[in-house]
Amino acid sequence: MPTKIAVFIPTYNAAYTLPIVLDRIPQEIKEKVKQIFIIDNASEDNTYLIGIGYRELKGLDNLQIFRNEANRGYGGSQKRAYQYAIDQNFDIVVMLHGDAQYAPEKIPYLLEPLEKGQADMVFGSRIAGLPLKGGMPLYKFLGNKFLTAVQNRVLEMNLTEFHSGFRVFSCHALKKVPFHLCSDDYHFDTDILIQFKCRGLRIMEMPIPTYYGKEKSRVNVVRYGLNVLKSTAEYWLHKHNISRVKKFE
Ligand SMILES: Nc1nc2c(ncn2[C@@H]2O[C@H](COP(=O)(O)OP(=O)(O)OP(=O)(O)O)[C@@H](O)[C@H]2O)c(=O)[nH]1
Ligand SMILES: [Mg+2]
Repeated sequence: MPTKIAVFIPTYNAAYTLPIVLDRIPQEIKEKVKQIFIIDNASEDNTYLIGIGYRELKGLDNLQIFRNEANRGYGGSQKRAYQYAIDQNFDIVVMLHGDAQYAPEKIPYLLEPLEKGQADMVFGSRIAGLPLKGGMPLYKFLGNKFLTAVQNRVLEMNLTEFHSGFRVFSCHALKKVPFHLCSDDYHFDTDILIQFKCRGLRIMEMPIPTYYGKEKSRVNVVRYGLNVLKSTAEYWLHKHNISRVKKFE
């Protein structure tokens, strides 16, 4: 049976970049995947309409556009996406950000280990590439390095970063983790990685290019960093039986 692959694009006020992201998805992927689905997180701009227009104009019949009635947070949108992917019986789901910070051209490359059954989750690592050359601001690079060092130490892992948003999941693996208990905020990405680690699922990273455009960052880095450290500390407390943390059981 052929592998049923889906590409999920989270969007929030991404009217300008969404068509660029869709255009850049390789034709072979557009033909091969079962579905490309956008979950628009109650954008205040016309992202949702642009998604619909794109499908009509380009005749991209396997493009689906959903919209959250109210903003659910970046993590909240991922929860909806992965539950949907499971319900639709997809085998693999790729998350590709709608703000064009990750290269859609790299989808086939990131899919390969999952298609070959070599991993349960693959993420593209910017740190393993040349992040500063790609315009990653120095404070983000240093913050990423610091958080990653702490996380590797506490989680006894050896990843080059935990913060990339270019991720590919096996839906079979997603069914094994209580991802609905992860944060609705940005550190959903940390929580789910910890869950994969707790369940002994195979995480693989592959170098990818970094691209930062002129857009203003919407992440509050201090809040993000503290939340990541909090999740990591929760894991530590849970592991040492000091407090029970349901999401990491
Ligand atoms: N900010 C934000 N982005 C969301 C939300 N829901 C979905 N997204 C999308 O999720 C992706 C990641 O959000 P970003 O705010 O760019 O976060 P980031 O890439 O981790 O951080 P930056 O380096 O600041 O771009 C983008 O493609 C957004 O369009 C939301 O509620 N808030
Ligand atoms: Mg971004």
